[in-house]
Amino acid sequence: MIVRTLSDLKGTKGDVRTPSWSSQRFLHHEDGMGFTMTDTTVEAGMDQVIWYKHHLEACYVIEGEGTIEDLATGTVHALAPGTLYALNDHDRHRLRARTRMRLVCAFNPALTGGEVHDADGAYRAR
Ligand code: 9YT
Repeated sequence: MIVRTLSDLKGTKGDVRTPSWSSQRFLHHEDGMGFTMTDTTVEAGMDQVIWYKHHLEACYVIEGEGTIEDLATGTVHALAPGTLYALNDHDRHRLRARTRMRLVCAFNPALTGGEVHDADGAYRAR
């Protein structure tokens, strides 16, 4: 059994900080669960194109408000607490945070550690 707290992650590879978002990643590939689960914060004003070419990601919004645009169709969805989005088709998308947002995100396959977006908005393949 694995039991971890946010404070356990401080200063580890699961504690990822960038100017526009930070993510506390509770699980990595080495944990053998097959997915990563995070507690992610997106700063107010973040406006980023993301394209997880090698991962599926689902995010459940627990705080804050923003929008997600499906860049294949142009459809813009409102994001607020209680909303989940799942990028089930490796959907290229634009995430905009009107306020600071907090999301619980899951990645399949699991992340290996320290991933940040490349120029296309992807994380490297494992
Ligand atoms: C919402 C989103 O995907 N933000 C980027 C951080 C990601 N959840 C991660 O790498 O943990």
